[in-house]
Amino acid sequence: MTFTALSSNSTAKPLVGIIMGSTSDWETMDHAAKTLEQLAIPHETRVVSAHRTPDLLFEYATSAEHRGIEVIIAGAGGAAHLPGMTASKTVLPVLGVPVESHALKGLDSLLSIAQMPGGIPVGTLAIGKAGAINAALLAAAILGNKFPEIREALRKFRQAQTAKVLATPDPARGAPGLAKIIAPASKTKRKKRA
Ligand code: RP5
Repeated sequence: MTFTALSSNSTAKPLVGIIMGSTSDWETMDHAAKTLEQLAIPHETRVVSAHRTPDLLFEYATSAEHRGIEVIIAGAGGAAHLPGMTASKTVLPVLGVPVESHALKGLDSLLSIAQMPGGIPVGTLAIGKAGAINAALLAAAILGNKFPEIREALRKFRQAQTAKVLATPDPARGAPGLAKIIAPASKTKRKKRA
């Protein structure tokens, strides 16, 4: 489902830059991209590694504002320098997504991104998929201060999410096979008691 904000034309100038330390982060960061797509927010995606392509990182961070980017979402795993280093080279808001690492399940990524010394903030989200989705939603909330269409798209997203939960109040209805198995047994029990 798409909650129309700005033109869904893919040639529209990107407002959000999604960067990640490695192509291996895409499985996680794709959730941020998909969420922005649902809200029809123009965005770009790039692999920019803090330790493998540091010059590219500086170039990306220093040019983002002039290119019209308004929020940067940076995902990285392990000793995750990318969000903090990016934030140090731009005054745009940087939202960090800790990618789940193999060795420490993303706790290393989370602490590396969250524990920025005072002076250079990175808005840190949850580890993995939830963090990637929420980074996109938070980017939408930030952009909503300037773009009323994006604020309304976000509002509709929330309303649809609420409606979806309310539409299925009984989780057992999602498992009809199990319900069928249990139902005859309960009927038998009731008959025996009577
Ligand atoms: C970080 O190292 C990346 O953000 C990635 O999460 C992690 C592992 O990278 P690869 O070895 O898979 O390229 O820089």
